[in-house]
Amino acid sequence: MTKALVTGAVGQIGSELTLALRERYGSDNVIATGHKTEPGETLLNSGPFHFINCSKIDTVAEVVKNYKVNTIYHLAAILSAVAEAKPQLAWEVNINGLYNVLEVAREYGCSLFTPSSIGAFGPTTPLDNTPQNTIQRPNTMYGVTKVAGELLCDYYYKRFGVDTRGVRYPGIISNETLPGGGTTDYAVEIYYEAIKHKRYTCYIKAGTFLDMMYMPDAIKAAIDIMEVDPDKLIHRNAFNVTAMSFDPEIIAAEIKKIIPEFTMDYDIDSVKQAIAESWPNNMDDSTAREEWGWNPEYDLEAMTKDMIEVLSKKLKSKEE
Ligand code: AKB
Repeated sequence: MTKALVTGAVGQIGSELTLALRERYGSDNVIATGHKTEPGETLLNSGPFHFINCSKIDTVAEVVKNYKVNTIYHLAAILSAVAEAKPQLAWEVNINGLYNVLEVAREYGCSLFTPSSIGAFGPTTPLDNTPQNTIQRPNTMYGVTKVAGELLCDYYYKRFGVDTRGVRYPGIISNETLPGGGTTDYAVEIYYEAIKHKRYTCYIKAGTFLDMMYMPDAIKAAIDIMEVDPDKLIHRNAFNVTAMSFDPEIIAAEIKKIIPEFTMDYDIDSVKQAIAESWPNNMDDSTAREEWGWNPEYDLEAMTKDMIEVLSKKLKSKEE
């Protein structure tokens, strides 16, 4: 029986992953944890919730021990733009936090899902059809922590037999919890602004392509890789996974098909632009497809239709 702990459960991916896991394994079998942000009512009322601090190993170990957790989804992390503004904090959370969670997983025999990111690549990586195994020399603190995290997870598997698994997520687009401080956040903001104000000022230049994925596929990736027979996995951590690749002009054109009055202009954020330019235009995710059957459901058209439908209802009911 799966007894799961989710760190970062109040965040963009964690909040939706926790609910999906509760649906699958039972509410009491999925323990949501956060650091400081108060959880929303849905999260709080649907199962156990605890505040922990991944930088303090005892707070993680206590929950794992008390609930007899056997699977950890470690989502607590600082995203790329915030990591550039606060590199010391990014190291503390993304590396020391991960190290503590790995140690707890080792001691209590837990499987561990850790997301890496397109941020683990850098300007010298081949940016088109980026291979699974390639040059990884990122020039951001986020990237440094993501590469080190991938290597640490591989090390704990090889050295201690900890069942570590993970994917390299692209930008994740969702309509529940907003992302906090990433480079790809524009692809979420654009939908909110298109519905609310029919216009958006984009901080990423036209022509900058990035990999993206709709939240249901991001959740599916996490669950599928954790449920697959581990004997099938050759690469355990850091699988390239993607669902679509677009630049701001392409997503804007897709939104315009449903909201014809929508317009977009640009005010470039030089830090985020430099980060975006150092990341893949599109990744090759064939290794994930071959080893554990990765197959996303949403393309840009299907995602845009769903985002606009769901968000329009939500924003309307908030106004009423
Ligand atoms: C970010 O933009 O920092 C994240 C990511 C791609 O890892 N969304």
